[in-house]
Amino acid sequence: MVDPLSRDPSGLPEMLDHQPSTHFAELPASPTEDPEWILVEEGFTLAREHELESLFAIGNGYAGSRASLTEGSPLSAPATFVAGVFDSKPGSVPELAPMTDWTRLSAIIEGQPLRLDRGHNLEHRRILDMRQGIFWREWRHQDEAGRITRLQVLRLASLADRHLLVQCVTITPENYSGRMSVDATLTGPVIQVTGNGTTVAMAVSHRVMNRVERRTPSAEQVEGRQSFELKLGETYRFDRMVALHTSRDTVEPRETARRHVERAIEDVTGVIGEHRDAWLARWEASDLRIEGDPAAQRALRFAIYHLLSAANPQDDRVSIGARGLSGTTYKGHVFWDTDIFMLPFFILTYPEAAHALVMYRYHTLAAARAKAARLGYRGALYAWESADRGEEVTPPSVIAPSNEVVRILTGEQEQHIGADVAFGVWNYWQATGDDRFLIEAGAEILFETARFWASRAEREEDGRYHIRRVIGPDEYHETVDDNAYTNGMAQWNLEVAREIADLIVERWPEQWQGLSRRLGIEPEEPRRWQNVARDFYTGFDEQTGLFEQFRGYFGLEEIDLASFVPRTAPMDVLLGRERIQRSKIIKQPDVVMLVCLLWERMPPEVRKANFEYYEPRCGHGSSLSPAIHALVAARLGDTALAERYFRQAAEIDLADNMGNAAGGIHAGALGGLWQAAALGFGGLYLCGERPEHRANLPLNWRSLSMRFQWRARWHELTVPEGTESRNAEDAP
Ligand code: IFM
Repeated sequence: MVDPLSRDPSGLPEMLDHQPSTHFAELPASPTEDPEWILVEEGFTLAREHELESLFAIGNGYAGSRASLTEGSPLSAPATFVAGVFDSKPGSVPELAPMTDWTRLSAIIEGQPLRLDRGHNLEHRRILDMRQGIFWREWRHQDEAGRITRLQVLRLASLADRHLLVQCVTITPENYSGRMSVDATLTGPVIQVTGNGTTVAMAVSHRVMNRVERRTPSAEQVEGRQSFELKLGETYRFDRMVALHTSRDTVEPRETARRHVERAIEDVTGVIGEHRDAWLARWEASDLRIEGDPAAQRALRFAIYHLLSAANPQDDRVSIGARGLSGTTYKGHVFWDTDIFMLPFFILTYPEAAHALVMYRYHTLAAARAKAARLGYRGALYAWESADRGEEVTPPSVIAPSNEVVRILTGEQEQHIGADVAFGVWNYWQATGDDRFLIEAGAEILFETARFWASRAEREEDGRYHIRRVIGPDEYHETVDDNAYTNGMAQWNLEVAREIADLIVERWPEQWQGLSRRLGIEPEEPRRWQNVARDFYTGFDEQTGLFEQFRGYFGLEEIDLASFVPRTAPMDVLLGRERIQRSKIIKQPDVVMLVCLLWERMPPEVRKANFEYYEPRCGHGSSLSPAIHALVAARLGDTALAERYFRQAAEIDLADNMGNAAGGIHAGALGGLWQAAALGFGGLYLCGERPEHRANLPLNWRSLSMRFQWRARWHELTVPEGTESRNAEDAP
């Protein structure tokens, strides 16, 4: 890890102003050329393969595939995942099940495999085309015998038909004629049954064409290998289409997949065209445009691309894991990252996807109730790490780099997740005005989470309600009492539950009858929630305007973070677990997170005092940290500091500045980056009855513009005003 504030501010990979040279004329589409819409990786560095596989991953919320090389390399780790399909092995927590690698294709020219680590690479380039949702690759290779072969790849996960995956590969012998065999055998079964009983069927169809014949040329097939006589300068194209269906979506996955792919392979160009149109339409709604800072523009599009790639409005039984469908870190588990960091983007630009995400929380409410009951409380406590069913799937321990077994306490103690889920639900309802969701699902979540807090908090001798033995967002300090974030959010949860109960009683009395009867809510219970909220201990000091992060925090050891610059490892590694627990160094915003979420409830001087106190003590050991600092600093008007944090957040994946992008993109951090731009620099506020904005643009940003949906109408935000023809008015 590199110290955020010691970095050269130009740490983002350079924008390539050259354009992809080849025109991919033999493929049914061509890459976007505008550098603000593409990510280009030139050359080949074996050690970066895993990181690039994450960054260039494709996905459509149903399935996701890492951007591995078709022919493989010593460090390739191809993986395709299907949302909600987990494997559970005895004795371990469920993890996303890797599917058979459908992308594999290797060419053997006159007996010599075409490989990046052999011969001479004349050109090698990978392009993530964020606008069209396509991964491109072009490669010119010269083997030891001087034969030059050009290979081009197009790969996508269809956004128009989420069950389809497509790969087209062209091979052109530039200076020779000869014999080529293509090995495209799948490296696994096409029917898989996962440990938790889900059947996944992958139906695969191929088509081979050359330019002259435009149909399958004559080929010999031996043990899965096809052999061709290549003619000088002639291009051969290999199309592969995969239809994926599971027993989660159909009773006949195998048959459904077979029929689906047979139909689709007939019109590869049409499938690609529809996919492209679907992405263009999505960008119409979800793009955030910046003038004056092309690197920031591209970083934001990278964030939006991966958020969109992870979402599926058609399936509300799945959510988005911390690394989306792009890698194995955190095993596909869902954290507060979704409700707090990603959800605002979806609520405002893709409410259908947001609806599916909040409904996932509704469908997993039974498991949350069971977790609360198991711990001896009423109501519902969501899993800190959640998979397909919503049960707690946090691993009980990990092996630390020192080889010691470390117990993981977050599954029991990071209870703020309950209020985070409630916050996401309430935000969704506030912004969309989706009353039906509120009555049929959202209110139940708000009431059950409030009930949990009312039974979890204990009134102590000072007459205040306290919550002991928790972990706040700052995971460096475990088993603490009265964590300000947890208490503050619990208090919010209780108050809002009461308000929503009153609202339903007044506006929909019949529904209230049914709901309160079903949940056993006694008439006085909502008032009790309010009373507990009123008497909550918050750790707020009137004198200083500071919240104490938890009881005893102010008495901990001061450690000057600046003295560790330049930093090469996270602070808990540098100081060790015990010392960091005794210190004031925090992993990620905790009180600042509270300020960020409950902004409208905090007086301006309280926001500022807490940010100024806690910001220098934050070690940014979580990818979620820098974007929130950017957002809050921007709102406080410190745009220079905000910009530095924004850049640090943008570099988490794009420059792999935490060294762990190999395990997948950081979906929460990407959602945070979008929030830093839209809610921080753009200054969009959505708490009142009407959207408002108070922009704080960085100096070099000439303008920021975006569309967003508020209460079922599209609006357009443009700052500074007057930089676009339509301005802050309702868009049609
Ligand atoms: O949810 C986060 C947490 O806040 C910090 N550790 C990683 C988790 C997943 O991103």
